[in-house]
Amino acid sequence: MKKQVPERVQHSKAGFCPGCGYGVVIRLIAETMEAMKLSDKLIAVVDVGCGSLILDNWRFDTVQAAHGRPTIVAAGIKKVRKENPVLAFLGDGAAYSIGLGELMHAALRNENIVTIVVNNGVFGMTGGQKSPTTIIGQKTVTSRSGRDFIRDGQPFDVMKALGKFDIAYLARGSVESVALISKASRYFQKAFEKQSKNEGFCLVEILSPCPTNWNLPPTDSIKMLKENFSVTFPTGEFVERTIGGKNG
Ligand SMILES: Cc1ncc(C[n+]2csc(CCOP(=O)(O)OP(=O)(O)O)c2C)c(N)n1
Repeated sequence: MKKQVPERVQHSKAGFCPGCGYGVVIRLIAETMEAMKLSDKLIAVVDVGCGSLILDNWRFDTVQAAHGRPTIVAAGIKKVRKENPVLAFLGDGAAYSIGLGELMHAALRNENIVTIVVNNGVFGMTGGQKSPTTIIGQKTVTSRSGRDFIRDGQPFDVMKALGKFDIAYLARGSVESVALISKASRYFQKAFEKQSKNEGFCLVEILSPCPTNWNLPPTDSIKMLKENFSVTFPTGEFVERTIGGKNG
């Protein structure tokens, strides 16, 4: 059976690069909203990275925050719009580099928001510079000979960083296969269910290829995602708690 394109997704001229995973993630978000009947209520906060291209691709109420700040803008919106599901949508550079402080404190306060981070291992929008999640050995325009553990440090793993925090939900999915895409869809649904029960901070990271900045054809970048990224960043559910009582 052919799945219908969700009502809130539309095609646009200014789309993503061929083989980019963002389109899949966006569709999953729209499908989740449709399935949960939340399309009219969602307030999304996007970054200025590649994720901001969704402004041309989806029709949800959307606010754009400064680079790295979607989590904290989303937390503020949730405080005054408690009945609305609120989503912070950003890339790994935004979430784990310039916006890491905001992300950590939103998690420490168990803010009742859903954060979706698309992890492509680079600062995609600005030309593919090394990001906190660039994997060891990965070549980027600012790590020409590959990320080196001694020189550049280890890749940032949000599951390790937030895994012991008292938050509601932490999971990592990937767009590398149909099976993992289906799982990611369930992670999104779980996160929004938890938000509706005021359980607190939920973060779902999705591993995504960036063929343009990885300098690889789309099929090879899926291979790299499977063989390299998923090894450094295992997928699955890492935190699932029912804390309750957090009202926006
Ligand atoms: C305060 C500020 N610093 C830097 C930038 C430049 N900038 C815009 S997008 C971007 C990279 C975004 O990378 P990431 O968050 O990983 O998302 P991606 O584009 O890879 O999806 C940067 C550095 C900016 N616009 N504002």
